[in-house]
Amino acid sequence: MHPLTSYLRRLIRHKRSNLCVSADITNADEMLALARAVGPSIVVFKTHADILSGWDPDPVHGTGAKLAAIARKYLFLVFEDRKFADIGFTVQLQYAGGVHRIVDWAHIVNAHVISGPDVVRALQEAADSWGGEEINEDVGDAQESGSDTWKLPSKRGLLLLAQMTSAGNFLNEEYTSNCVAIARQYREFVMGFIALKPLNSQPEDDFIVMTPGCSLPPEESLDDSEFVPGSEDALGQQYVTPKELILRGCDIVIVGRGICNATDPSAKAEQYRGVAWQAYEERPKLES
Ligand code: UP6
Repeated sequence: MHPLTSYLRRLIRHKRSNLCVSADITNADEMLALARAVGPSIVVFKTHADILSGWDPDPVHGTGAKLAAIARKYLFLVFEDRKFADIGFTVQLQYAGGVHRIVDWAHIVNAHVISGPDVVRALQEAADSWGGEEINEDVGDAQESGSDTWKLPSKRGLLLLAQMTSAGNFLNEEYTSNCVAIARQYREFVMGFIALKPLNSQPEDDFIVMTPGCSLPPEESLDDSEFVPGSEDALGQQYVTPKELILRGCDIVIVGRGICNATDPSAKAEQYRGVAWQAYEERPKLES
């Protein structure tokens, strides 16, 4: 099993959380504030670094380093939702270079395999040559929260986009099974998938599944949500409930606007965590 997958599974049990908050907000300092606010309720924090204004590229004191320190303090993994999709040469530059230097601070990234399997090999090479050093790991805070016993693996991990939530997408069954085949070739780097359901079918498969397009039904919301389960937003996003996704066997539910747009994102994250965890605790009984 990928070392970050075992770490994540342990975190899930420890924090009683299957929740990933997607920071779909557009300012770097607000993104960091959100990470602190929802930190206790989540196991993964998902970013879109390229939508943020005010990104500080300083490798030691900048935005990425600060986010990595918050992740150590609250015990969660950082997932940069970069959706790499170019040729191998270019994705290596996008992953390790530019303003964001994603490999320095994101434990997990994701990729489309539309350009073929070498995108995975290229990202793996870039991750391997990164060297495994956490930048600005905040040991003081980590010890305060008891996380000194939580040895964060120094490896980076990849998720493949095997299925998508947007209406009319072209990721059909054949494409999805090709993704799984590629993931099996790169087990030491690929942790799993962005998908709508689990995709493990062989005994040695231990891929995790993280699923976006997740919304609580309005009656369970603390505030008036415009998102209705089973419905779409104005641009083709399709939502189902956290309970449904967890009962399907998904490991992590990803929630963006349902939490970011709430009056109290911290309370809303805790509400999502509770609903998803309750379903997770029911799940083994249903499976047996
Ligand atoms: N995302 C999806 N669907 C996919 C893949 N990724 O929604 O198939 C990402 C989006 C967004 C988040 O890029 O960051 O998950 C969903 O946000 P939402 O909960 O506000 O819809």
